[in-house]
Amino acid sequence: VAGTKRAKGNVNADICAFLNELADYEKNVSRHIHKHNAYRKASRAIAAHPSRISSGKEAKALQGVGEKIAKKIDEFLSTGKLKKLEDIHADPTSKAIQLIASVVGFGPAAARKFVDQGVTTLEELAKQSGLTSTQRIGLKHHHDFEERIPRDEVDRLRKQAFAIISEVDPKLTAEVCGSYRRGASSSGDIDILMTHPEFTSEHKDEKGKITKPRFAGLLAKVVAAMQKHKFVTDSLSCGQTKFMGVCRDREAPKAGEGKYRRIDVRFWPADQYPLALLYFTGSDELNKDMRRKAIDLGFHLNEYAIRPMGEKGTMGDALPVTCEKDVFDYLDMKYLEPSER
Ligand code: DCP
Ligand code: MG
Ligand code: MN
Repeated sequence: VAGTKRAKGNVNADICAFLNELADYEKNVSRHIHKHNAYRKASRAIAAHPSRISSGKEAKALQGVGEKIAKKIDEFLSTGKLKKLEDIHADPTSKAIQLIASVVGFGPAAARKFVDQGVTTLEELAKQSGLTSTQRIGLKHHHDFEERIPRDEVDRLRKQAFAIISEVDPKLTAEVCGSYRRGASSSGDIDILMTHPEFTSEHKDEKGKITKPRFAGLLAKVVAAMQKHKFVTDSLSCGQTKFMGVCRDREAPKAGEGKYRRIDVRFWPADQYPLALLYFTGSDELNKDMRRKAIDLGFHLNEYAIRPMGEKGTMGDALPVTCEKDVFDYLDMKYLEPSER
């Protein structure tokens, strides 16, 4: 049934694994973003398929699996391996680029640059001059960042973060979005979305004149409190509405042994909060689907607003949205629970 949660056990996990590896290669090494997207899409379609795929032809019947990928599936199923992947694994340059690109703070372009300069290990990378502070933090915690965060640890981090947030201002409310809100058993990072009832995208004074949003300093205050409590250990970047950093479980089963985890905290205006909640809960594939659907129906959708598009591409005023379901309704879609997204 469309929209129902995909089966828990993926009987095609081996096929998805090689498609994801090819996707990573296209993103980081050959830099063909369209090919990357094609592999990701095919992998997702196959992951959602309830029964074992036994041929490329069978896979091709799924939305998002084309001729070329079907051929690779046939090769994989009949030989148990893939020539293209074997070649990639045997190539030291692509190995080094993928290694460096896996470190927080290094994109594919930076990775390529360092490899071209002869850097092939993280030890050599750490010795380079001119690294940004983000890159240094990425290197320092690389080992921990590579690990997924078990759900029970996210529960603990969530509790600790929320306690600090309400200590700063009891009117602040927050939610952990991302894979956690979708019910995942582990997460790559912690995605916190925070709002305040008096923080809105536009403020009008008594004469109806629009003034700048207030509350600009509140996120910095929250981050400072998190640092004071030694919950946040490093800052990668901090703006008025977005903090990216590192946190640690203060109540880890063994004292002082909490792992270093990536955390994002976003501070969103109350009137735009449902749209942000929807967007930052994902999945990224659902976001893409919904934005595409919006365009087809003559809307423009992002994490701030849904607006009707006029004849000449002019955008109308933001439509009223009080909850996530309103967006599904505008798009004529059945409401999906977070666990179905
Ligand atoms: N997002 C998106 N498109 C992107 C990146 C993010 O739509 N390119 C949205 C959907 C994601 C959410 O933001 O669910 C959070 O981004 P993450 O990268 O943290 O992804 P997840 O939380 O879904 O997965 P993970 O467990 O790996 O963190
Ligand atoms: Mg996440
Ligand atoms: Mn995130």
